[in-house]
Amino acid sequence: MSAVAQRWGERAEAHLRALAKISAGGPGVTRLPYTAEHRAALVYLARMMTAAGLVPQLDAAATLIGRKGEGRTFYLGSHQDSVPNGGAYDGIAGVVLAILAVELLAQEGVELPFAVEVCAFADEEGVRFPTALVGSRALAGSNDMATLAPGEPMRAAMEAFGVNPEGIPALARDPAKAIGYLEAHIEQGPVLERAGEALGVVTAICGIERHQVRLRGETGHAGTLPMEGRQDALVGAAALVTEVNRLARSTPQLRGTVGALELAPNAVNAVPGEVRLTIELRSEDDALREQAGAALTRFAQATAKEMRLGLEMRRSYHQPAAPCDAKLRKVLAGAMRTTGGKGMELPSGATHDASAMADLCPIAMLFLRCKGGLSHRPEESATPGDLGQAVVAMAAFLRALPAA
Ligand code: HGY
Ligand code: MN
Ligand code: MN
Repeated sequence: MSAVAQRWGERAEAHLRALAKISAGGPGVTRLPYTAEHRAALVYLARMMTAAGLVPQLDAAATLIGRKGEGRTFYLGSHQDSVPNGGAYDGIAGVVLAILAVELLAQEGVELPFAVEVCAFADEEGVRFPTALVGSRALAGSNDMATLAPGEPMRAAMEAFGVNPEGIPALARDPAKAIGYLEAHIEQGPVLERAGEALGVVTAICGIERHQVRLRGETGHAGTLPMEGRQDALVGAAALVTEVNRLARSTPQLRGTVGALELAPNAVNAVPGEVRLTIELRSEDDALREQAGAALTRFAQATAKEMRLGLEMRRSYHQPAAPCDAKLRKVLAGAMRTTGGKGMELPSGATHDASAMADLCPIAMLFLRCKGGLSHRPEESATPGDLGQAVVAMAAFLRALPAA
């Protein structure tokens, strides 16, 4: 570990400790978009941006963007929002590391031959409102403005925050003037830690699809209703949950999760009459994921028919996989090797703002090892040494980029 990396890592850690205190309380960090915590975090980040020589501005999607230089632009950043009771690194570490990388280059007197913009995106998680990636989609020009129509709760929250969603379509950047986007993010998984690597180069960001399922049977008295002929909605749901797990376990590159399940009447002595559940599928391979979604839909239909249950099943969310740019991956791997890393490559099972920025320009992601691969929980952590290696690698990456 170089002394430079250690010093910048300790600075990054100090900023992340201070930002972690900007939270709505309770265990871990709760910093949801368009809240007092969001505003306080932007005040802190604006100060950091100014110290790094970036000029901070808040855009109509409530993304704080620090700009420096003229001409075509290279974008950096990540999201400022957290999940409820989340960790101190998911998202916000990518913003802090990007600002410090720009500051490091300034201290070394390096003038980049292109402009940089560091983005603190407002709402990547989509936990407060159903829509995710709002800020990054604004730069890529891919927002579904229906989700921001008058009367929509997210619109009211943005207006109360002091931004005007009507201005979002005008935020779309000209692809001809966008060189690329680099996002640093904790891995949120155990791969780098198991490999003993501090940093990794992301190959692709997985695609996602989510299905809402409702199974309807007949409730009844648990003691008097004979087992023969029961229409128990939970038995049907259990078969579907088991099939999601079986299919995902037996299909490389596929992850399948039933993350939410509710049953009614949910009483110890009543046969479940109705079950609602969600199915989420993720893969770097879109065709494979689509086939899995279709297979599970057929399985649900056959199971409902066999058990005489009603079935409603609809795909409620979908996001294609986003491959990372081969040229940027090469530059990033080279930059990592200057910090003693191997430039190890791995896919991202989580989605990120880079998924949306891929509609604007070539993308790259730098993964940072995190303890036990834990994330979306208070125990999430990364070391100052790894944070510092990321700052040095990002600065080396920017220096190695060909002139725009
Ligand atoms: O869901 C995700 O993958 C991300 O953490 N928002
Ligand atoms: Mn997250
Ligand atoms: Mn994240």
